[in-house]
Amino acid sequence: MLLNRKILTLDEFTIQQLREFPHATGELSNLLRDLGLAAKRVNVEVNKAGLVDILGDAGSTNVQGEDVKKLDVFANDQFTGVLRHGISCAGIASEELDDYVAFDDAVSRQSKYVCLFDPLDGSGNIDVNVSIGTIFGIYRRVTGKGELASKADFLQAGINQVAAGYIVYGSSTMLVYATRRGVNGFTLDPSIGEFTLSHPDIKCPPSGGIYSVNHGNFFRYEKGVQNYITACQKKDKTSGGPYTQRYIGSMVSDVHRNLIKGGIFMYPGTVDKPKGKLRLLYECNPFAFIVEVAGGKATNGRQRILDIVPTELHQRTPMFIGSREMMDELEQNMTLS
Ligand code: AHM
Ligand code: MG
Repeated sequence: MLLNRKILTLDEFTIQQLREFPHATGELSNLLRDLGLAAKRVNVEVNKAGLVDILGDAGSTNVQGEDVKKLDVFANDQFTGVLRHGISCAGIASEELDDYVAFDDAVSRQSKYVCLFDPLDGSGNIDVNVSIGTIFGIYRRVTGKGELASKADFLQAGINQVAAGYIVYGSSTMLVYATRRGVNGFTLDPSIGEFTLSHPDIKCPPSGGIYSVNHGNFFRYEKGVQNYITACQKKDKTSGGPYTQRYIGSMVSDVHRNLIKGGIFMYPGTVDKPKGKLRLLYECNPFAFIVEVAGGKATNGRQRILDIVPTELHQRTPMFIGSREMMDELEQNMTLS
């Protein structure tokens, strides 16, 4: 059998990269490996989603008499489980849980990192076979080794992230993660069950032709956002004609596409919900980190997302993210209005 010697798995790549960090202990590569493992388990269940009763409430039973869990609860359990049993994570916070969880065992108390995640984002798309994803951000904790993780470990500004990433369960399953050194994408090869490097050193094109926003809310957006959307539609031939509107309703897929092709994603505040829908800590911050490392920008319309100092685990923020030049034009529209 011929072996493709060029294949680099997620684990091989991460160990190679992080070995070059001075003082690296290997804890971060272990953490990323743990997340990759949970992603593979979630992927198996996502692929079966049409076959099982994913809408069953936690606590109900299937025909085999086994517990049926909603897919987002299953995903939350998988990510929490691998991190709890791994050696690198002192605690987690998740969209699925009201409060953070500090892992109270001897190994976890010695761990350097905390992880915040949205285990299954795009929940409205689960039961209709449209791409969904997982989002995660990793921080060095501020509490000391040996101590139990505390809320202060989780309420850090996004700029403090050591690494961040996402998994798209799409036409193929991809894991993309960023450290300050760069953004790299790995596609799951189902034949060997490994994430393999497929998109090395991802850069966000400085401009693009795609804008992604929920148009149904147009009249509820502030004037500057409306003006920018209208400008996207009125682009003339010199700028390549009107931009294309693409909106899946799964931020992971929408931002992933725009990161690769060039574009802008917006989830603005509305008249009724001035802070929008998306959550700062485990939806916006990881993407802001990834897109900035790739050369793009992310703001709440007025302030860089990564500079916002959070006060609550589940706080929301308006979100604008994407190619640098498109973000600049959006900002001009917002300051002029
Ligand atoms: P969720 O965490 O409940 O899945 O909501 C987040 C998702 C994002 O992935 C997506 O961008 C957004 O909700 C879509 O919301 P809307 O349907 O209001 O446009
Ligand atoms: Mg979500």
